Amino acid sequence: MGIYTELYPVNNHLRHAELLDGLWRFQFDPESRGEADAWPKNGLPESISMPVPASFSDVFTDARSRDYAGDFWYETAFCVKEVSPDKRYFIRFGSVTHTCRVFVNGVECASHTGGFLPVVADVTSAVVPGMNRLTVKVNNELSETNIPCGTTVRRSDGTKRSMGYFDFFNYSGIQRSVYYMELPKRAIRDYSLVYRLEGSDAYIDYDIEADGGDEVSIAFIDAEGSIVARENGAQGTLFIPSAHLWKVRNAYLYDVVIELKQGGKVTDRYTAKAGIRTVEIKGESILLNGEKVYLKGFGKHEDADMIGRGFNYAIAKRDYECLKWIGANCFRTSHYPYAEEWYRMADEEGFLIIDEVPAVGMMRSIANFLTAGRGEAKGFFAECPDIETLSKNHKAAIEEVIARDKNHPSVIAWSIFNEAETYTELAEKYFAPLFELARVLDPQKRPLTGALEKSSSPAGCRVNKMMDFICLNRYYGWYISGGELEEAERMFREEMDAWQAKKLNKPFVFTEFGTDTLDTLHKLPGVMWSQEYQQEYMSMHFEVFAGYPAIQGELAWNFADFQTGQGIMRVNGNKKGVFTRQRQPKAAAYTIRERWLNIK
Ligand code: CKU
Repeated sequence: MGIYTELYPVNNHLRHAELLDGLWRFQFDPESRGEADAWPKNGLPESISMPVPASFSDVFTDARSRDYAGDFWYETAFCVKEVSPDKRYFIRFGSVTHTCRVFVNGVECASHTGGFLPVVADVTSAVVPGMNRLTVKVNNELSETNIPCGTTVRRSDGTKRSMGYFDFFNYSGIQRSVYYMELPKRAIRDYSLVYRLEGSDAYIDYDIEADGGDEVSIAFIDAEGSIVARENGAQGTLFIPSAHLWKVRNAYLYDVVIELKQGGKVTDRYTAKAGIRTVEIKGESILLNGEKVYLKGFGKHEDADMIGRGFNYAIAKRDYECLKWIGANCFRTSHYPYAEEWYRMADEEGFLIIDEVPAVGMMRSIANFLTAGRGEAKGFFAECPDIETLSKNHKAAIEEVIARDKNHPSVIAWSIFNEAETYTELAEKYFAPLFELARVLDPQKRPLTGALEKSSSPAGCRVNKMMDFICLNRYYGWYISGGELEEAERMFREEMDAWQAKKLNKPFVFTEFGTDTLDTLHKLPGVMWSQEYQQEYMSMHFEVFAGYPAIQGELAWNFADFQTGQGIMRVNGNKKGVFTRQRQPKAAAYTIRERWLNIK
């Protein structure tokens, strides 16, 4: 089955999972001396307290701390009641952004590159009974060999500054929950489920990976608590007659119970939710359970006041309530995989997710939005200092996101990149093996895609042939012909005609279109940045979408205003939210709601 990131933590009489969230110790290390000075062993010498999970940036009141780039450290303690030879001990981070090394009692137990997927440290050989010191060395510098791409420069005083080739603040730190886990020595490591529907019956091909042995079983339990299917063995097929299907915005979840036995005794149990559904692309349609679905929603960010990219249940819940209110059924995890809790909530609410890896910024540009929005991108791959390392990190992200999210019914597609160079031979060579990898790894063989910016034109793009459906990010009426909606519409239709003429026989989904809009600005007739203009822009797009049958989805940019780096085009962040950063509707929210509630 490939790699695993250790299954999402659960608690039962055989598994122990304890949240370590709270106030940790924290220290910047601009001279990178922490290791030489044995901080993992002796403790952080001059630490301050820091909330986990949260980005560190926005809790500070000085700019240097907020914008810090380089090494920094976190530290906490956890309790191991007894160290048993029958158990294994883990620390599982939802993510650590962007690279880290994990130490327990001074012993290095794990290292990880990539800031948006789990970091699992097997700490078995390092723990002692009683209190244990957990130390994490983090680095948030950006480069062209890791994703998301960017660069790190030095200011004249020698301090470092990270500059992303992307349009969101480089939030970092321990931004997701951390668990201490005790698992049986021989444990259930991973499982996958693949659905086939025949009439109203469901066949579920399952594959369980467990330490030592075939003595495993799997059961599906319905919402009433009855076992509806059960099988023994590591691989097999479950059959559920008249199955309840997981449908868009009408989710039915079964409980799955996987057990591992040794000598007739249950030694491990893993429980999860499962939704029975199929996804496929047929011609120009996206089919869920064989039925056409039109995607309505947004590109989002994990972003909020104070906590930055830190996961918070109340914010996620509010976002889902806003999504429901406006009539959405889908979002893209632009531009990185989100915290696992987002997917668990989507499974429950029946939302569809296009799950994107953090491959953004494959374009040398600090104001990448302008470059990409206008189609002025120059090459990236030709100048990339180390394409092999970049590709290795990109592949790891694909591998890890599929390992982590493969069983979520909400995940209907993988997005392999956002707005990369796609129009050169080098780009084609770079992406082909990545798409290949994703195809091999996903047991459910979900559709693959990537978000194309303006330079990826109908004539020039060499990567769309690898995609099962085509995602377009377009800004006619903003970066192109801003303030001139009629002219913008004409150019927009011209491009769509050119795509249509290619007869690709694939669905198109708009993954970005939008205008920066100040919630304080009204103007009649509308001008750029006013609420009226955002409404007019949306209405124009809806008319164009209606004219092209291949368009099977509209994900506006963005769900909410979000923080970016500073610049003359950003007023304390990107204001393309249909909701404000505090999740209150702008005028366009009502225009969109009117439409989406009426699209079935
Ligand atoms: C968005 C085609 C432009 C790229 N797109 C990327 C996204 O991350 C930006 O926030 C543009 C924008 O400019 O608002």
